[in-house]
Amino acid sequence: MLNWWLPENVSTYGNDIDWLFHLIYAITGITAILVFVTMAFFLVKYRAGAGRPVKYTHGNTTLEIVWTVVPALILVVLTFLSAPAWSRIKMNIPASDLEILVTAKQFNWQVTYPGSDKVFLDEMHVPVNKIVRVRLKSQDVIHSFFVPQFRMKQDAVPGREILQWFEVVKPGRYEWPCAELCGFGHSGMRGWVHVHTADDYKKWVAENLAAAGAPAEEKKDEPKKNEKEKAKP
Ligand SMILES: [Cu+2]
Repeated sequence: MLNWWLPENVSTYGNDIDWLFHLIYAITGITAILVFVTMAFFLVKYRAGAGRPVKYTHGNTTLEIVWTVVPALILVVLTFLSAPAWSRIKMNIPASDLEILVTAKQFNWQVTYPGSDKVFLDEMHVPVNKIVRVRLKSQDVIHSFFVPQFRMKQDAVPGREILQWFEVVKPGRYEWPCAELCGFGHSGMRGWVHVHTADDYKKWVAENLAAAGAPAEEKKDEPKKNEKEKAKP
């Protein structure tokens, strides 16, 4: 479970994020090593001692310009490199006939499907290889929808409804923690996203949503067998 590196990517847009992460990690990692090695070297080379005169200095203007301009240029380049990912993931939400409403609250994820009033607590079920849209709301404070394997993270902000999406390529059960400190129960606020094969998802819809009215695409071929659900208040 505690993998030392990134969790497995199972999302169609995960690679767009991962290569940027690795690039930034390399730049900051190499910079950190250079800084610490230089610092250690200088600590030894210029250490205080008998016979070493004190030197007063006001710095070096050329050096200061260089170490201001170089990081600024790196940031500008990173901005251009990350623009396509931002555009694909955040700005252009692809069409889908599966749109799920997620309302965060202290301290649960409440999930509802179109055409059904049933509220699922801390569990979401979606089909594999299909674009899923999530309409994200919060009922109290700021929470954050985070599924590490999907490379998706988005704050849920009170008073706003934020549209997000993902498409998962591997069935499984993925941890779904809240990634924004939201109160005393924050650490216990987590759900699971169940990604099913097409057939399994149909079965799940038939057993859990069909009685109350299923999403449009599932309606015609699902038998209305779940009479127990109807009887519930
Ligand atoms: Cu939360």
